[in-house]
Amino acid sequence: MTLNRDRAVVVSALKHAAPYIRLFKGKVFVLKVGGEIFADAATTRTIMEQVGILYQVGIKVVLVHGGGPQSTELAKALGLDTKFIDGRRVTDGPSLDVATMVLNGQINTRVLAVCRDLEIPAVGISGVDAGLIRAHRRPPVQKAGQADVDYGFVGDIDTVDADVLRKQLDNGLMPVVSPLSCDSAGTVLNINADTVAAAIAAELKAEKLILATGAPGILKDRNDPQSLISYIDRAGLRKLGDDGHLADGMLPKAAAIDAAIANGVSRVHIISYKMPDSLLLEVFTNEGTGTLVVD
Ligand code: X2W
Repeated sequence: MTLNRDRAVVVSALKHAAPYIRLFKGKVFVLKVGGEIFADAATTRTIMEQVGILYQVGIKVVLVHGGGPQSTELAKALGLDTKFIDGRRVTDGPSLDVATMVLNGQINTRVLAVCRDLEIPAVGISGVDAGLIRAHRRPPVQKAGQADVDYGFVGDIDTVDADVLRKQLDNGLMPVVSPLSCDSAGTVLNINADTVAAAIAAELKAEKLILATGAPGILKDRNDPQSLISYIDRAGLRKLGDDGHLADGMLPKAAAIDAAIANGVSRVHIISYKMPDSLLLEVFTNEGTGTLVVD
């Protein structure tokens, strides 16, 4: 009896998902997964299992990963100071080495290894590879009444070569992108992973950009997790920023969302990995769990 009911549930779930599978098969989704999600093997696996299902139903997934908390942790272990300004890491020479070890080394490899176990044919790549991301060093920023802010080896994106990723996607591979990038003279530059994901989504004309993070989504009151905004447009998001409701890591995220939408990505989702199955719920049901941002 129970067995029959379980079987009915499985079949009914598949039937409910079928229209979404039809809609999204062959479409490109750019998924950014924040570093904190890779903090332990269990949460890593939980998100990657969901990614595997997207891949298996024929969605062309580009996964961009972060690694901010791990870089901070390694810097600390090495006795280096960490400084963020408006959500971006001030990256001096030693911090750039740390970012390289963590992003291109530890996190990228860890994600690929889990993909191996889940039988997702993933390939690791960073913005440095094959001119995927061409960037320039961010010039010192002037702030009224303060000393100039020099971000060090932080890059601002000039171009994304979408063909580098398209070739992989068209061959059934899933690119796993580390956000490190490079200028034309070969200087490695550190770029916020949300910023990179948004630029890639725009260039690939992705169906969706999904940002998986630890926050439930965009909050009206950043100190109150209950104040989740389920649906907001670009103008509304800008107003939240102008009114001072966004801070820290949400600042580059909001700027990235704004840029992605301005460049033709019609739906940007912010979801929390802490909500079970949030990625699948966001993609295969009508009611998402986080914030949907539209034009
Ligand atoms: C980021 C890149 C990694 C990142 C950093 O070094 O932390 C800058 O801030 P999460 O885990 O998504 O925060 N780069 C310039 O964005 O990781």
